[in-house]
Amino acid sequence: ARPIRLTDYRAPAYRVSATDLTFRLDPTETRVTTRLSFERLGESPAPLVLLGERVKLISIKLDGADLSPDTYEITPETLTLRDVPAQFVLETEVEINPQDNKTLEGLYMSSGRYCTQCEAEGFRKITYFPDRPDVLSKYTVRVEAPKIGFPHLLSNGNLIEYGDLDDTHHYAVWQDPFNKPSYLFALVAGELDVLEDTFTTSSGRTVDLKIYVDTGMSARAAYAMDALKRSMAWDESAYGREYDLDLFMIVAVRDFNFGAMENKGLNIFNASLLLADPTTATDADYERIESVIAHEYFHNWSGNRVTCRDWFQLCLKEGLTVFRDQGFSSDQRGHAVQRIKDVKALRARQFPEDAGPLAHPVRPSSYLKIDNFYTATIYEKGAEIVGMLKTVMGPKVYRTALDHYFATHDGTAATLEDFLKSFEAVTGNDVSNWLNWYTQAGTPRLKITQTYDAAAKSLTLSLSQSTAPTPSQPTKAAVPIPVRLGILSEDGTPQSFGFEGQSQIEITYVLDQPFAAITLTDVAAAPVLSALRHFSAPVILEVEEPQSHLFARFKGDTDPFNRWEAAQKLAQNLILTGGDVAPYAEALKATLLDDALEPAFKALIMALPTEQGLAQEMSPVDPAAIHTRRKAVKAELSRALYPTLRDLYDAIQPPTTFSPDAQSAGGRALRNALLDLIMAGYGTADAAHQSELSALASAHYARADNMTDMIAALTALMSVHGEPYEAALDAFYARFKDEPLVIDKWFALQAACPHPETLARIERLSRHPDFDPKVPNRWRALVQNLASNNPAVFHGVFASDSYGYGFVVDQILTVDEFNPMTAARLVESLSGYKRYASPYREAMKAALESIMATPKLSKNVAELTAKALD
Ligand code: B3K
Ligand code: ZN
Repeated sequence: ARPIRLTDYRAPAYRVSATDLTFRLDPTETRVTTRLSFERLGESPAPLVLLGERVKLISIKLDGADLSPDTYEITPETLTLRDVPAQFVLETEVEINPQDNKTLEGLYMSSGRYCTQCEAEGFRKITYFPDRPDVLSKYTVRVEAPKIGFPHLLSNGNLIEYGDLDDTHHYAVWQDPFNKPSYLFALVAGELDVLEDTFTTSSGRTVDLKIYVDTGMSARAAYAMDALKRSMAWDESAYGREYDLDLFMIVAVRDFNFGAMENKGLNIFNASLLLADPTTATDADYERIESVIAHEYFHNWSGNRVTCRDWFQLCLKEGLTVFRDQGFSSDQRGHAVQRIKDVKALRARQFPEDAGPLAHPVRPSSYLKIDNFYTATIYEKGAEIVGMLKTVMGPKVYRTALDHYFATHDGTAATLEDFLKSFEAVTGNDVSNWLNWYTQAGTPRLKITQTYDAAAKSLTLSLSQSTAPTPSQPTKAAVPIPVRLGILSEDGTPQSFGFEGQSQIEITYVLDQPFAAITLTDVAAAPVLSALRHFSAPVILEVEEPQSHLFARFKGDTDPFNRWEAAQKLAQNLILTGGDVAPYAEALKATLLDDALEPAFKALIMALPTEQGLAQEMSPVDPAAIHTRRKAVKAELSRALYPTLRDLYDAIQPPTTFSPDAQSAGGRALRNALLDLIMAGYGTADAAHQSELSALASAHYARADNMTDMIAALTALMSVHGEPYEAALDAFYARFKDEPLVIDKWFALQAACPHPETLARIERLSRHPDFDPKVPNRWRALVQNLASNNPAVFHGVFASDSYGYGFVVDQILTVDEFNPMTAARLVESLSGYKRYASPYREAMKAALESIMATPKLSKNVAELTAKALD
């Protein structure tokens, strides 16, 4: 297959002034009639090329006259008309089969309902169309279906007409007044319950809000509704963005390839990111629901009103929208805690991507399947770039630039250059060097060396940046790196200093050259540097400093991010290079006893770096050593702190009524983190203490009145294993067997258990009657959790001949036969093989080769596997 390249971009030859669609819904023979008004954009005649896949052409008319087959050409992916006038109406009728569509892209069926997913290139599975984001048009959609089973017929925009066709069938007509690209089209039909509310916009308009869910489930949409209203209010106050239609709808579906989709006026959500109540959803679920509701809603401006010219510009909408949803979550839940969580996610998913064979720029230059580029790099690194621009420009300029961007490009399909130009327009400064962040792959390393001159009371910092080569990018240019920094004294107290003639407590220095040196003056005593505060840039920081400086920041950095970061670094050193646990335990104890700190922050600081995170710091990676050493340090810490941990745990009385708010969630997070660290001592405890710990975990389970505490208890019981663990799992299954979203957790939990018998258990679970690889949520619960969240079992550290790789490969190949997009996402788990020690490296490589050797691979899986092996 030939790659699509950014440099090959050509503007469309025709614009579509109106799109009229009629759907006659039928499970296996849906008829779609499409009437498109075309106008040629260029001077000279050009062929009309429409895209269509798996659609059967029934009829085709140009300006009302049937076309004879010799006037057009059909391939499996296109319909081409060589000779067309400058202006014309094309009418096609096609047949499609939603029930057979297990790609979950285009029009498909989920739980007996019709639903759609069109981004990025799914609309072409519905009808022949110029399916590209820079062709925008106004849609009128008529949906016809049986009344029984399909009382709700939904599409984008406003309902302008509905009624009966006859005794058995009815119809609805929807009109969307805004121009939109085809990827934002949506249709839903079926039996649904609806939760309704309203929102009054800042200009006083009333918007009807409707969330459609499985029958009987509308109470579980209440939290999503609340999050939606908060999102709408936040976008008005933080960005001046008001909603633009009189109706906003969300539909939850069970079968969905990813999280959610921002279709204009009709968002479609994976049910797992919408439905919540205390007995079925964890605090982490509530938090995700809040942020995804916000994310999809915010797309109404950053994505829908201003869309992308082509898919290479994907991060124009995704990076910006992630940055916007992070800002929202941060305002809702606390800036420090949110930043730490966002950076953890960035490092867990984006850093490894940027360091391996799948590394690609935030704006890639070529692809085979765009589905493969909905990556952490495009989303999370893309968001970091927007965040850095805001840090450097300041919040006022940032807001003015964004206003300028929305005003200038409203109703159009824009590029990253357009976005950057908005900053130039409002500042008058050249910001073209920021483009390097978009076009260059790889995580920059920022190295800082420090020289303190006691006599002159000055601290000189030498800063340098470098980025290692990545596939097809051997050399790298410098990027602008904002470095927020301050200094502390050795006991952890913040110090002021002079910089450029002024007294400062913190500065943001922008390193935009390969190297620079700066001098801080009036530095009273030998200082402790606190650099890259709030993680002011997505780089790897290297500072040479004694352990005592890390302890100083752990104890007293006023920047909570760097305080957490220092604790993580110290823990990482203990695990990877060894040493005395006592000083770290002391510092952790002081932190836990500090009443000024939030419980949610304490919970975060207690969590040791993950095995996956530690793997990024080791070369070559030895997953067995990482697992063993981490476990040993955790057990030692648990023993050293047991009385403190136990006192703190016992002192927290869980509230009698559940509230999902951030503060209550923080309390639960702390109590559960305490339990987790307490239980880490199980393996090395004597029999008496073991039975005490086992009883503690079982009691935690028995008393849990919400899903967060239940999952924490089950996780705690993993250390005990055996009868108590099995009993709790069985009780859990029996209680929730009719709740698919909870049974997903039951699968996920078992797949993530770091225990020698887990691989056999996972294989058994893959034959469980409730396991269905055609349902992405269920499949990911089992397979993705093994591949991404259980390194010990995935890499077979308990028995070197039983890697999890083979199981994952079989699963990728099974799912690739019907859902390539979802299958391909798992290839990444094997892609880092070159960084691993023998024998893992060879075994992972062999696993990738066995994928590559399989006949009839999808483009999706083939593209990623070939890159991983390259
Ligand atoms: N824009 C969608 C993602 C579509 C993924 C297509 N493979 C959801 C989001 O980012 O908001
Ligand atoms: Zn998005």
